[in-house]
Amino acid sequence: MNIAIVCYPTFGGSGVVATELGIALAKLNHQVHFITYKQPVRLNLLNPNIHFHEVTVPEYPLFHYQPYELALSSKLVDSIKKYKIDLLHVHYAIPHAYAGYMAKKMLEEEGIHIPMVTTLHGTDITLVGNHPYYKPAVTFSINNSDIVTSVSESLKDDTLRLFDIKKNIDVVPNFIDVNLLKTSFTDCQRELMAEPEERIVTHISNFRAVKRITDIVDIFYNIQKEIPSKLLMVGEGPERREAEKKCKALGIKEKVIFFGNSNEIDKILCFSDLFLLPSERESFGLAALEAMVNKVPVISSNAGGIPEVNVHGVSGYLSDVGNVEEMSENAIRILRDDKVLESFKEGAYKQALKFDIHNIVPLYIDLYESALESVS
Ligand code: GMT
Repeated sequence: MNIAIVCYPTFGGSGVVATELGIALAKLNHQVHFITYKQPVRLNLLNPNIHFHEVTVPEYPLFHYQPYELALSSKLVDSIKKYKIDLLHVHYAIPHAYAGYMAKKMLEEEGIHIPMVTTLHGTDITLVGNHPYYKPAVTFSINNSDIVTSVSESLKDDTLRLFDIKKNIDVVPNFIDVNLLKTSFTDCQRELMAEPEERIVTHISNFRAVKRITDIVDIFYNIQKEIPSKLLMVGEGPERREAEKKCKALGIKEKVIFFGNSNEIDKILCFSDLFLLPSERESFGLAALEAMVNKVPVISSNAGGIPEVNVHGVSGYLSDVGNVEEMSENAIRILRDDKVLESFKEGAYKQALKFDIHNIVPLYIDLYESALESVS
């Protein structure tokens, strides 16, 4: 197949999933064209089946807001014609499904019928898309996609509850490539980060309010009172400064390392003992899954789709959003004893195997085939 993928090229989970999916499809000999405003961060262009087409928005002084959707839909029309693309897969409804629909309609005028698969990722539904300013356009774009997928049952339920949806929604969970990890690392170089007797606690995100970053600092504050430990904070975002200030105020600044964005997530997770994800909302929690496949148990909230990924008492523990005390107690329970930690590490890894890429990519391919049939 000749597939166009539209996504956000940044460090967010939706862009990571879209990129890894594209890479997997290219390995299966499909031609994959990424169409976005920047080369996706995890995209390596060394595979001859992977192509990248940049969307640029010309600046014009009349525009108070630059019309990205317009530039994207025009680029889609041009690329679909030029590279004879069979199918369009857009990740994140806003504005990708909307721009994709416009491209589809423009192509129909020329007798070209291209199916569009839309994957809903989370905040496009639960946070941003639900805003009255966007809701009619998001509802329209979902209802006019040929196939709609969501990354968890929870996100599917949210979509059906929040929008007037006439389309069937297929749940296709996020995934990780287990084999890639097995071959990547032999030496974690843990000693660079912590003393041998210290435990390493990690959080990775875009540091937005929805991640409850200050809860992470509070949980770690409680952990380090009982157990020698370090906190690794990976990512960039609006809540980072507040978290840094809080660490200073609590006197734990020396024990917390803020990394900023990193392309070495697997290396960091390789030497981590525990992952914290106390989010207010989370459609899936890809970062938690990435931790689990690296044998890192997860202390999380029970928000959204997280319970579909993190299993209470097996791969970690779940608590109500904001229950910092319970999250701290559970973290200490896992970290205090080597044997307990080891059993949670194994539990996390086994649970992660269910989301191996080889189980999930065929689900997308089946949906692509039915989408193609629907327009033929
Ligand atoms: O985590 C974020 O806020 C980024 C966001 C995104 O769109 O990139 O993540 C969403 O999509 C990820 C990939 O499907 C999911 O794993 C995240 O749970 C989801 N985030 C939220 O629902 C808050």
